[in-house]
Amino acid sequence: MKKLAIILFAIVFVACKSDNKTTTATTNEATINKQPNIVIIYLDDLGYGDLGVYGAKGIKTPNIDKLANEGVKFTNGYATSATCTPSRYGLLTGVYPWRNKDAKILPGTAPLIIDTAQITIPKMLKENGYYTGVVGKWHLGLGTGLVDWNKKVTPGPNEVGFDYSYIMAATQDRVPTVYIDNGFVANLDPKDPIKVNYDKNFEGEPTGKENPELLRMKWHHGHNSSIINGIPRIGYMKGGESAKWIDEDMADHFLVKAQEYVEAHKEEPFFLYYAMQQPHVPRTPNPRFIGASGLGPRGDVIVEADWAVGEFIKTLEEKGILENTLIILSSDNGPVLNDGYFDDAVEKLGEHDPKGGLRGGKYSLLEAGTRVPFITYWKGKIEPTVSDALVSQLDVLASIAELTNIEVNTTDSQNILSTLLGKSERGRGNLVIEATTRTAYREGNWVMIPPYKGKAINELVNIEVGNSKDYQLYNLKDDVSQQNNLAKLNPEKIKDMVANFESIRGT
Ligand code: NG6
Ligand code: CA
Repeated sequence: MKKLAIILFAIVFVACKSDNKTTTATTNEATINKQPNIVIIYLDDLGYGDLGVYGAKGIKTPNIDKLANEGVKFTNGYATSATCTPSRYGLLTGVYPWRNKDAKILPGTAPLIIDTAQITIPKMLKENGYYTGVVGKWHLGLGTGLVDWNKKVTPGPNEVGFDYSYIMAATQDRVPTVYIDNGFVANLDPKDPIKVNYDKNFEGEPTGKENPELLRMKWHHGHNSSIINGIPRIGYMKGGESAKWIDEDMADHFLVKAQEYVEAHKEEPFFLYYAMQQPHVPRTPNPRFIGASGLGPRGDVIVEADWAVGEFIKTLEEKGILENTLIILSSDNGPVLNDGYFDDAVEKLGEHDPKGGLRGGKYSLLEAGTRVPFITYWKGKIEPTVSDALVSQLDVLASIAELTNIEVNTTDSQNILSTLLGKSERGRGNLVIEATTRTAYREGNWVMIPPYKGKAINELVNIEVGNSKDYQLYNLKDDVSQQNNLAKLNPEKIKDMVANFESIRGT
């Protein structure tokens, strides 16, 4: 049976090869058998210092620490942006997000921002014999305009390369607060249709702003529209009662979907993008994890995420496929404490530094915005290593292509496979850093931030976002926390870096 399937695969590959312009497969029976599974575990707003192995205090993350201690722990690993949507765009497409003007934080009703003709990690793998799936947070838009949530929601993940998708549309704090199973809202009762609007409330529906008495979590800024499960959200939603998720069950729910996916596809090479929601707001640990960290809900959901990672790894082990699975774990952007709800993240922080000694945070061009935990693990294949090489999530696409023998043309994504596997210290030479559509430039150990108008601190979230009327230049080797602006002392360096930056970025 298996043999037959393999032969069928091979025939399909050969057929696909002729009309496939972007990728060319060199596949035969032997390589199909050998192809490793690839899993990307992606956390949401997890900071550089939020894991035990990266120095967290008061939050224990033994399962993720194990991956880092037995794999490669990168100290210079970057997300492609300091917020979610652009970051995920860069990861999945291998294209710098600032090249796409729509790659910014999206409302739950935004159209899909990945071109369905574009190459993506799942599309490239699917065309080469992999089964591909996404479980968790999407936030890359859905549909082409006005979405009717009561019909098939398309195009979405299934149109950009995923065979299987089980997602939340945007974020845990945005409507619609439902799961979408291969394009269809899960558990929807057709007699109770869903309506979503980001501009206007539905008549008679309570809101966080007008009905504080109905809230079990209070909003600090934004997050005062529809109330779902006692939590005020961004955007208005009506109906779809039976489809609404239970916030405290979300981690368990996505874990089960990820485990079922592995079980169903353990016989074939598979790709899974497991996009967890923690520790993004609203932080709603399952009751089992309340108090698990001593840091309040933000710490508790990180412990919860770590537990889920441990359970997921156990599943791979039980199915006997851990040794044939490359796992990449990272975060979409840096940390934020108060991102719009009062949830004790600031008050209970104690000694913990989510930034891990870096400056800035989510939304910031300074290091903590995009430098994130970045771990690769492959049992029996990767030697325990700490790597200081400069690596970006942008490079995952070209590196996976190399691993799986797929030819792909990329401009931004670089093949750094040997570095990701801990066999080389050679990283990227340079990197354009992005935060809320502004860009900066790293080259070697130097980082240059051009002048930007706007406040230096986003006071709502209390984060230094990197704006200054002057050029900023830091040498990260001696000054990882970006305390000494060397721009005035090094006008030539600035000139060089601006020229190189502009040659990539365009003027
Ligand atoms: C911001 C939200 C913030 C968070 C962020 C997206 C307000 C005031 N703030 O607009 O809470 O949802 O968008 O986060 O609404 S991300 O990690 O998905 O990029
Ligand atoms: Ca995020």
